[in-house]
Amino acid sequence: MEYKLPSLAYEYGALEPYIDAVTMEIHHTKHHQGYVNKLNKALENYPDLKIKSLPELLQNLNAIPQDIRIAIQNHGGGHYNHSLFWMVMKKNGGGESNGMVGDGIKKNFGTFAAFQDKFNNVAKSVFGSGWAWLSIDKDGKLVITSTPNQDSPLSQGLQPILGLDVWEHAYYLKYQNKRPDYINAWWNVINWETVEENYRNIVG
Ligand code: MN3
Repeated sequence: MEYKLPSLAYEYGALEPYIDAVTMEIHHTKHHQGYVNKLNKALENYPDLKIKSLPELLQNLNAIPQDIRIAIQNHGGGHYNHSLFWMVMKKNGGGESNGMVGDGIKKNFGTFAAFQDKFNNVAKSVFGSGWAWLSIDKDGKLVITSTPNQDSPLSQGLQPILGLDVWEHAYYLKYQNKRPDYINAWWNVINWETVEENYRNIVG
């Protein structure tokens, strides 16, 4: 069984004007497809790893044979991270979170605005390419972290429920060097229903 590029639940132009259609199409069909291809290539000669789930592989990178460990970390992480990223966005998204995740955000960060502030600062501070995350830690607490490259929070024992790609390929066509503008715009396309679902799937 091979990994496949997931289709998006919306058109490439659905997130306009916040994220432009050309960026979305290149990001999905070239960048994400590239991670999928290289992940499959890395696993080619490892049938015993092919039957494991991707989260299982990413949660136990040390158990991966050394000659493909970095490839799984980069391309397995790339596939997992992007698959989550597409799902936590939608047309006419945004607003404040409510439901269980909304309560969790208020409990952990005080207010939605304080959470947003903290997340923005983490996303802006990623040096070079990487991601900002809202994850659930081992105690069921919400935490904001960043990862470099395509590293997944799964490899750090966290369960990501919301992620923002801050690689330049995610925003450069429209925003050039203005990453903070892209981060601010992104709040308008968040699919909080999916984030709520992700939260419930983990904390029950
Ligand atoms: Mn990307």
